[in-house]
Amino acid sequence: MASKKKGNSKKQDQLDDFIVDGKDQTLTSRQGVKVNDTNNSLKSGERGSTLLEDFLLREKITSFDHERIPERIVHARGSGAHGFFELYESQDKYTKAELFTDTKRKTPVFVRFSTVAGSKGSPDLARDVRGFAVKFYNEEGTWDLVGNNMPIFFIQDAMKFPDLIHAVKPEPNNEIPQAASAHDTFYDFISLTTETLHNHIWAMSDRAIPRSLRMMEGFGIHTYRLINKKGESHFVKFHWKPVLGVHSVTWDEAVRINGADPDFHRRDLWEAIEMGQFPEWELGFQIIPEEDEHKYDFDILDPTKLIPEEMVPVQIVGKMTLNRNPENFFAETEQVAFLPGNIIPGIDFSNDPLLQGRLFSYRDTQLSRLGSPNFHQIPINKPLAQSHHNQRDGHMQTEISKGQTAYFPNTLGGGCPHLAKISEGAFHSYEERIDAKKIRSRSTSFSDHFSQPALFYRSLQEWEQQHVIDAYSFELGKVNHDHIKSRMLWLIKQINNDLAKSVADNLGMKIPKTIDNPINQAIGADATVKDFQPSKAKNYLDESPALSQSNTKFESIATRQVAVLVSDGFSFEDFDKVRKALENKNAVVKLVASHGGTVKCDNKKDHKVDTSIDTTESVLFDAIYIPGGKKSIDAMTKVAKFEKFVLETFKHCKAIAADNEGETYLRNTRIDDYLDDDKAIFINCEVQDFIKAIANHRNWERMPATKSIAV
Ligand code: HDD
Repeated sequence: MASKKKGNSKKQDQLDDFIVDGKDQTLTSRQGVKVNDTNNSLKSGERGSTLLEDFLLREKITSFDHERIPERIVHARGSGAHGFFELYESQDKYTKAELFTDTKRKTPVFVRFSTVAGSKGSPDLARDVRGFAVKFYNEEGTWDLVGNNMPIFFIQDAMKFPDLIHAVKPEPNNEIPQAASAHDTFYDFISLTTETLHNHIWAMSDRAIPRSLRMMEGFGIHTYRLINKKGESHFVKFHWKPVLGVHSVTWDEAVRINGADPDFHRRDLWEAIEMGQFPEWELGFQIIPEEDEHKYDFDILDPTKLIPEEMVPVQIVGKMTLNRNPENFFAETEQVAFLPGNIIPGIDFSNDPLLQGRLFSYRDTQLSRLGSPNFHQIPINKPLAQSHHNQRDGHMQTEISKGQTAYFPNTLGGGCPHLAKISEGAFHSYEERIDAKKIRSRSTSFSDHFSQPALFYRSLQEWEQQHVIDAYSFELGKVNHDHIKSRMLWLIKQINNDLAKSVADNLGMKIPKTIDNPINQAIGADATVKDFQPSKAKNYLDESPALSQSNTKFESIATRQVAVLVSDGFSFEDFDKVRKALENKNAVVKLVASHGGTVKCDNKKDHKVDTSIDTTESVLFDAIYIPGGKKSIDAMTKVAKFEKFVLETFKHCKAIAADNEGETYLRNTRIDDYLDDDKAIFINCEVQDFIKAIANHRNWERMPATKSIAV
């Protein structure tokens, strides 16, 4: 057992009780019998057959055979971390949930980020939505906020979830492609299901290829309810705002990162926490008073719609900090079970039909994934709150329930566990008035599928729009059936004419004047198609600046990776000045040399090489710096990979700095023509300017020039 550390949260203490540390311990069997040979099986003679009697062999192999559990049907690829949530100011006017009323609390959390479509071993930089699931371990019970990094979802009703996922997953005949939406079945479905178009355009934007899990927003998506002590309800949407801002890589980088380091996001999260640069997000509420439920041009129960922040501002209420990596990936990140149905007093569901269906699905899936209704007892899922109930037995029951009774009401157990009053903190569903017909149908208030994708596209900067054009062109370019592409072009035209024209040009196709099939086959055979026409699109806002990544934060270079390109003889003075300035701002400076081991500076001192140029790629860095030193530059000129590094960094619009002979190196490359006018290239300049350019993430103005640089 690990010893409890000072400053531990209660949850951490609870987890520590389960940690088994083999350090300084003797190897034993699972029953605790000491073992003196785990290399050889028990045989009948040195060259004889293995004996069935070998309990050590059987135990070892049996355990191994059963090491894998089914991966999640969606969100299989994920990375997790522990942390805590702190409240800035009591929100008791909205909710009685203690984590939102007690500013002295430090609520322990476990967060799991994920991609959706890929398998457990798929690369991190797939073009995909990212899962953003947070488990809050409260004294009053566990609350799970299971969201994504985009504020809307693809479909309006949980009934369609299996169709959506079957369409995006690898095609069933050949299991191709892995972790990619660019294939026929996905676009067949999307083109027939117009409610998907809003989330889809987000997936075509830079939001789908984040620079880091630490640099993406999170959203609860659904409208929930907050309930205060008086029993009053407000609708709420939850937002996570990353302190480092929202930043992405380019598609060209994403493709290369997947080869160079498929664990790019997982490693980035892990390393940031290990170096004490704890990822942080602020939590915000968008509050909608009950009386405003029907005020908007969209339905607040429709999960394919966001509420523009310009219409309902996000009120920041607290901050989440991730400060501890898991001890064991399987025990924690793999076995963690999130349930949107895990709710606490003070928070309640709305009638969003997608949310309602989710309430069933997640508990169900944990049964096949974790194998037992006792999955709550797994340490990472165990509530901080005491739980006493009459549920019993089942696979892997670890609790030893005492007493004669497992039913309610009872006298033999003293009436226990007894009921709690609402005033004693019992959960009580909001008493919403319902007077309705039983009906299998879609509300016509959910029928506008085009206004918000159009608003999203209008709100982007030119460079962001170009990325969206490129993404649609790439994805549809991978689709084999022309009728699907054609239909998609018509639908994209309903979102934005220029966008559709650019994509059509790239595909070498024409946008069709009409499409034959009903506009939305997803709404049921008897639905009236006229309700779902794009002509009903509304323009309730010209633009929503909050949707553009150009309006995010550009303040910090903390954890940004800077490659210093060198060979033997590099200028120590140049290097030291830049390194100190960057490290002072918590950037990570790495010596990338022509060889591994150590590299000599012009003072003849040896410096440890972080990575040789042969074992790394430019896409793993945010910026490059080339110090002077004639000998170093001459040697670099002979290694072609250095030039590839520089050209790619230029192509990806990142900051480049060089001093003294470093300039000669840049002048001898194909970016020579651009050196003098580029806002993010610095030759013999102030380090502070270089730092500012790294904080600005990218110089997108460079994009047109990058077209002519092929690497
Ligand atoms: Fe889901 C996992 C997010 C709709 C069914 N979902 C899962 C995870 C996230 C989301 C982040 C991974 C949790 C983890 O890290 O373990 N899902 C969403 C969001 C949705 C959504 C934001 C819409 C707003 N999901 C949704 C629907 C259904 C599901 C409509 C089914 C009706 N989701 C599942 C699931 C998963 C899951 C099959 C797979 C593994 C798991 O639950 O634990 O039950």
